[in-house]
Amino acid sequence: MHSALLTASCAAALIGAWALPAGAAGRLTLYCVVDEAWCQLMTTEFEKETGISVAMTRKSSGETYAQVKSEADNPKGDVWWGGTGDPHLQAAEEGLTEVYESPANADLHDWALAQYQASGGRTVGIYAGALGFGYNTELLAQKGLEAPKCWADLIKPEFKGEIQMANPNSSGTAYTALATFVQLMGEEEGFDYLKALHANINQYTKSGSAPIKAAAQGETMVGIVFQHDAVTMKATGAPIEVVSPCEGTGYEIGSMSIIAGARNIEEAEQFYDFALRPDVQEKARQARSYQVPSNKNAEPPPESPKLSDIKLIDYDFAKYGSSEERSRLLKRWDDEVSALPR
Ligand code: S7P
Repeated sequence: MHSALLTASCAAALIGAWALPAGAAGRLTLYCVVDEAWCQLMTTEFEKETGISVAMTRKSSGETYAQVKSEADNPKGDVWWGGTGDPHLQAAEEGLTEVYESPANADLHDWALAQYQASGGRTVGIYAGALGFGYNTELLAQKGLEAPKCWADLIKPEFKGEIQMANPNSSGTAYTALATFVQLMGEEEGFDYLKALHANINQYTKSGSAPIKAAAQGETMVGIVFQHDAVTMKATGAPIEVVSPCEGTGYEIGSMSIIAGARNIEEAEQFYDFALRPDVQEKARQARSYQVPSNKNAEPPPESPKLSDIKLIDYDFAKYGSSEERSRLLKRWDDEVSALPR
């Protein structure tokens, strides 16, 4: 072949390879919503086992929902893995996610399948965990305060400026808190409680686990978080005590969905099946993530707060994950709580 022709055909081949559509086999774009260490571990383990190259980004639940919605006309992500179930249900209702039935469904706990059923097969539970709070024992002792045991303790005047939680618009953890107070106390009393709590809050963070990380560093005394995130801080040696509030509490069903119009659908399904395997779910402990796994054959980490020991409310996932209710409650929180002076 003439060398000029050869050069031209090589260039064409190279351009062709470079311009492969994002749907070419061997790639996956993962929107990850658990703690960074677990996101990294899942990415590495999946790449190692399958050879599929994963582009992973970590964001909070509400932020990921907003991203998936804004990209709906030109989807860039394939799998949305982790984070509280409510925005996954909202996305399912809005047709932002795909129906997929994994063979692993047969091995899942009922609470994980409840997400699948409520969403018409568009999302599934991958773990569960209860809401609560944690406090820094050293700061508490320095201030000479009595240890808080109940939600009611957190609105006492002595905790002014000592409490941190996330913003429920960005954070699934904080939305779970908002929906928990509404279900536990009734809507009006729940909002009265949130207003009283607001007076004691020093900062609303973007990420749900940030408040307990700040408490571990001595930057705030109390963090309202999932109990397993407080256990993680305790496991690192931080002076953190984990509290399961005396009145009872809500919980999350952390979920997973395939994004509608995913460009790498085969890889997405492969990841989905992988993430439901018991051996894969058990790896969470290596990343100090202590949620209760959704596969019945996965051994929960010994550090996991036991759901059977916690006074759990009958959390209405379908109602509080519905588009109308979630949007309404968030707007009410913006208008009536976060707008108040502190
Ligand atoms: O850290 C793990 C965890 O608590 O994070 C998820 C949470 O939704 C993500 O953080 P945001 O609150 O910032 O959205 C939980 O699902 C998970 O258990």
